[in-house]
Amino acid sequence: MKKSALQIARASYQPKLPASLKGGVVLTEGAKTQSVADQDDIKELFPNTYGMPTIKFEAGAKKSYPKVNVGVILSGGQAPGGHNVIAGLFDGLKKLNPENKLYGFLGGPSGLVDHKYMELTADIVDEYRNTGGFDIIGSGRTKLEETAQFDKGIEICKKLGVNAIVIIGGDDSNTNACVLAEYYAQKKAGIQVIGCPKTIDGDLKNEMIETSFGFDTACKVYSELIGNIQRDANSSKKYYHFIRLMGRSASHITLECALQSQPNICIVSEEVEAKNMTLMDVVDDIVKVIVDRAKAGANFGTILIPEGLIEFIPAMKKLIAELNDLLAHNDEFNSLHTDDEKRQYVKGKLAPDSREVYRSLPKGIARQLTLDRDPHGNVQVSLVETEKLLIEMVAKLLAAMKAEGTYVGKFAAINHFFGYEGRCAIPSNFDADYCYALGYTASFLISEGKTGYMSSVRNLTAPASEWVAGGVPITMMMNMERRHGVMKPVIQKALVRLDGEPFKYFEAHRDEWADVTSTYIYPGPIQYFGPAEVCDQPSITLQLEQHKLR
Ligand code: FBP
Repeated sequence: MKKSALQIARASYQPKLPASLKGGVVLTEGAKTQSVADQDDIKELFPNTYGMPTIKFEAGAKKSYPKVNVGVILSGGQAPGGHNVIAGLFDGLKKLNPENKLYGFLGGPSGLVDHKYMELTADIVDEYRNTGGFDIIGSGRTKLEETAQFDKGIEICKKLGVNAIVIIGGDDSNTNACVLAEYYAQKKAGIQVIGCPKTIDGDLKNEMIETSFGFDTACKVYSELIGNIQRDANSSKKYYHFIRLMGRSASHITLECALQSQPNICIVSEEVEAKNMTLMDVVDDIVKVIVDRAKAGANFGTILIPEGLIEFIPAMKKLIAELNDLLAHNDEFNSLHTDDEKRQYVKGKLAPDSREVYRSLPKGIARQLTLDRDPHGNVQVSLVETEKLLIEMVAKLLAAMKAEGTYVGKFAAINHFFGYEGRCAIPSNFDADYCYALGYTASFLISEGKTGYMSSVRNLTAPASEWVAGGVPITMMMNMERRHGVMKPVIQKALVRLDGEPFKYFEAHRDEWADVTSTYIYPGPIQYFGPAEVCDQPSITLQLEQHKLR
C-alpha cells in the first residue's frame, strides 16, 4: 500500500502515556456516585451498576492478571484517534497478559449482533497506529436496545470466549454500553462492558470526563480552513463567507474554532436559546454587523454557524420535537410518495403555531426537517443547510434596507459546511496521546474486573506524564429524556455553558472581532514535529476551562 511521507513518519510515533500507567497499578476507589438527575428512575433501571465509586489508577507493584479476551466496537460518527484507542487497548492487554486476545466487531454495534468480527493481531493494529478514521473495523449507528440483540451478543462472546466488550462512542453509544453492562450483570453473563468517550462534537464531558477525543483534531482542521478562508476574504475583500460547522447539538466546535480564528461573527446556539431568539433575531444580529462594516468600507467577512442552531431556536425546537413524535414509526407518512403529499400530511398534523413556523420555512429546509431520523431518534442536522437559509434571509433584509437607503454596501455570500473534512483527519499529538491512554486505561479496567465504567483520563492541560487515569460509572452521567416519543435513560449532553470560561472569553471579544479594525488569526495546519508549544497544545476550550491559557 502506497503511503504519504507523513503517514510513514507518523507510524513510528510512540504516544505518550501517563506515568502512572507505565508499570503496575494500584486501583483506588473514590466516593460512591449518583446520576446527574432523575436519581430514583436511573437507580431503578440500573440496579446492578448504579452508585458505583469512581476509580483512579496509581503507580504500584506489577500484578499478574488472568487471561481475558476482549471485543471492541467503534460506534457512531468517526473521530480522529479511534485507531489509537484500539492500539492502546491492544498494547495494554498484551502487557497485562501476553495471552490476552482482542477481537474487533465489524461495522459498529451491529457486528456484535450479527456476529461479524475479526481478531486484531499486532500486524493489523500496527498498520493503523496514529492514523485517522475508523476503517480498521468500521463503524455504525445501530442502537442496541432489544434484549434479543443483547442475547445475540452473549452467543458470540461465549463462542469467542470474550469476557469484555469495549464500546468507543458518543453519548448515545455509551448509553448503549451502560444498558448492555446492566443487562449482562443482571444475567450474570460474565461479560464486562467498558465505554470510551468519543465524539468530535465535544458534548460528552462532565466533571470526570474533561473532553471527548477527536474534538481537538477536528477543531484544529476546521480552524485551519477558516483561517485560509479569512486570508482569502482579506485579500479579495468581496465575499461574506457563511461557514456551518459540524456538531449535532452543542456549539463547542464552533466556539473553539472562533477562539482559534477570531471570525467577525460567531453564533452560539445555546445563547440563542437562552435569549429566546427567533430566526429573524439571529438574522438581525448578522445584518447589524454587515451594515456597520459596510459603513467603514468593508464588504467582506466570516460568519461561523453551529450545525445544531436550528434546534435551539425555541419555535423551531418545538416544531422539531413535534415532528420527532409525529414521524416516529409512522407508516402512514412513510407510505406517501411525493414531497408535496408529505408536506400536506405534516401540515395537517402539527399544532397551529408549529404549522405556522413550518409554513414560513423555505420548502427545501422544511423537507430536510422531515428526513429520516438517525437510529437514536435525532434529526440529521448535518443534512439541514442552515447556512443557505441564513444567506437567503440576510440578503433579503439587506436588499430591503438598501432600497430604504439604510445600507450602503455590496453583499455577496459564499456558503461552506465543514464536517466530514475533519472527522477522519490524522489525530493531533493531543488526540493521539489521549486516545492511546484511554485504550490503555480500558485494559486495566477490564483486567481489574470492572463493568459499566467509562475509561477516563484527566488533568489534560498538564504534560501527558501527569495525566490521571481511571474509570467513571456511566450511570453517573445519566438522566431521563424523551426519545421517539417515550422517556428513556440517556447520558446527559454537555452543552456550551454561558457562564463557562470559553464562552465568557468569546463574549468579551466578539465586538472587537466584528469591527473592521480587527485582525483574523490564521492557525495553519496541525504541527506534529517541533517545539511543544506548537505541537502539543490542547484546545483553547480546555485551556480556558482549566485556567491554563498562556
Ligand atoms: P457522534 O455523536 O456519533 O460522534 O457523531 C457526531 C457527528 O459527526 C455530528 O457532528 C454530525 O451531525 C453527525 O455525526 C453526522 O452523522 P453521520 O455520520 O451519520 O452523517
